[in-house]
Amino acid sequence: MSILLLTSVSTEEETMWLKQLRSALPEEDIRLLADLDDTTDVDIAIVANPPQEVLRTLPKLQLIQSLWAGVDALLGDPTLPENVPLVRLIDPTLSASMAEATATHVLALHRDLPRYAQQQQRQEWQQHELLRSSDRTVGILGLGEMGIASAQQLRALGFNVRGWSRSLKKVDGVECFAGEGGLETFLKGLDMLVNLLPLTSETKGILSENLFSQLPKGTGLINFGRGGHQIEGDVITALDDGQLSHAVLDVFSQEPLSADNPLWRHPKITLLPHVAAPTNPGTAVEIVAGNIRKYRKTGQLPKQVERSVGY
Ligand code: NDP
Ligand code: OXD
Repeated sequence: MSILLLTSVSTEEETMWLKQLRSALPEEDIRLLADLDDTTDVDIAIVANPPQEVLRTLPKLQLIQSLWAGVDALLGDPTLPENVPLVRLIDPTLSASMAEATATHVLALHRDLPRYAQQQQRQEWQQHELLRSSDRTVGILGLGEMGIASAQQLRALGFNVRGWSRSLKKVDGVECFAGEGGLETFLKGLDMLVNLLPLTSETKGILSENLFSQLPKGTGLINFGRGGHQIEGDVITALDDGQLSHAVLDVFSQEPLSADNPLWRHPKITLLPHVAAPTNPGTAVEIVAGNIRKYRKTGQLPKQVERSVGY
């Protein structure tokens, strides 16, 4: 049987993945679509934002392994075969990278860096009160792989940390909340809100005027989840009226962000091109190769995406 590598990344990047996967799994026949003689040979697809329509043409497909952590785009594909197990990337290196990004931008907001950058533009020498990290409370939406690693990093830096998830979690030193019923209390008293949720029908548009109005005035927002979580107009309004003090946005409904999008130029937005935690090819390939080797040997699959809930 063969493995199909199916992506919509650049040819250069795809070639890199192919080379690394072949080197990690020398016993496997790994091919690109263009080199596939017979679609009935394929039982595993390794995918990164794959083009629609192809996966359903593979009659013997037994496993779809994503090279990305978030599977919202994949699940949004109406042509995705229904009963084939889907496994997403769970990589401690990726979680550590996200924790680093979260810490970087929480510290930047904590230390008033956007405000000092604006003062520099005006050549204005003015010091503001310096609070301790233990005077600040950071809330994390989503306490999964990314959320827990980020929460632990923030705890290590001395911040008070809260987390919100669908089911109630227990994380050392982190005040945990769950479900719609726990959201209001979770939001109350936050200084910064970090979004690390997956994009699902339940979480779409969660970063809205309704949610912002439940935060203390002047909360800082960091969105590292997905663009579909934020209602862009509501973010701008909340920044303009001071409900949000600053927003760090790494993800957008349309990526790359169009040149005329007002988010680019908003003085209270730090805009990043989806770089909070890029997949690390070296570690990702090791994990994917490990999953496939185990599957070949034992028939066992790692934790699968629960399609009915969307993550
Ligand atoms: P996980 O599946 O491990 O964690 C998801 C968390 O969100 C869980 O705690 C889950 O709750 C919670 N959750 C899901 N739905 C709801 C809901 N309706 N209400 C409350 N909580 C909810 O995902 P990861 O941590 O691995 O990744 C999260 C997301 O981060 C990805 O889906 C992706 O979109 C984004 N990402 C962004 C990157 C970037 O560079 N910007 C890089 C990598 C990922 P429960 O624990 O109860 O299941
Ligand atoms: C991912 C991402 O989901 O890079 O892995 O956003």
